[in-house]
Amino acid sequence: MSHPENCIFCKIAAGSIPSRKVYEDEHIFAFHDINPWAPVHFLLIPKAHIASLAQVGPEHEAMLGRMLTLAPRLALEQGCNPYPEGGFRIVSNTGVEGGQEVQHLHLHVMGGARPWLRG
Ligand code: DGP
Repeated sequence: MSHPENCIFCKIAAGSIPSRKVYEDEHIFAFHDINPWAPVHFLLIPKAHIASLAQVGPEHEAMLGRMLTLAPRLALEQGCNPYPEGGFRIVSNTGVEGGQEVQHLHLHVMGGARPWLRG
């Protein structure tokens, strides 16, 4: 389990590791994923270190709500097409079985194409 002092996303939010910033406020940071799965692919993170969605509690409700309400606005700003023909996908990998690689809560926001449609 990573701790804030060696957490790569804490360092990105603090600006000590460079990233392509999408958005920042007092509590939230957003930046482009280094390994995009879609034409638009950015990550939304809390600045405070929370290891994953499995660690959230009632004290995080306002921050999580803010992240979710920011996502559609930022998705449009980053080039996702408008709902309903366009849209985006939000994913939060959680834990080993959830495929989480970076142990700092993050929402993947992905769009700008239709890679998700299955024949
Ligand atoms: P996951 O923990 O599996 O949900 O994915 C973590 C994502 O974080 C992965 O898509 C790649 C991205 N990522 C990892 N390290 C960095 C980095 O140093 N900079 C940026 N911009 N993205 C990163």
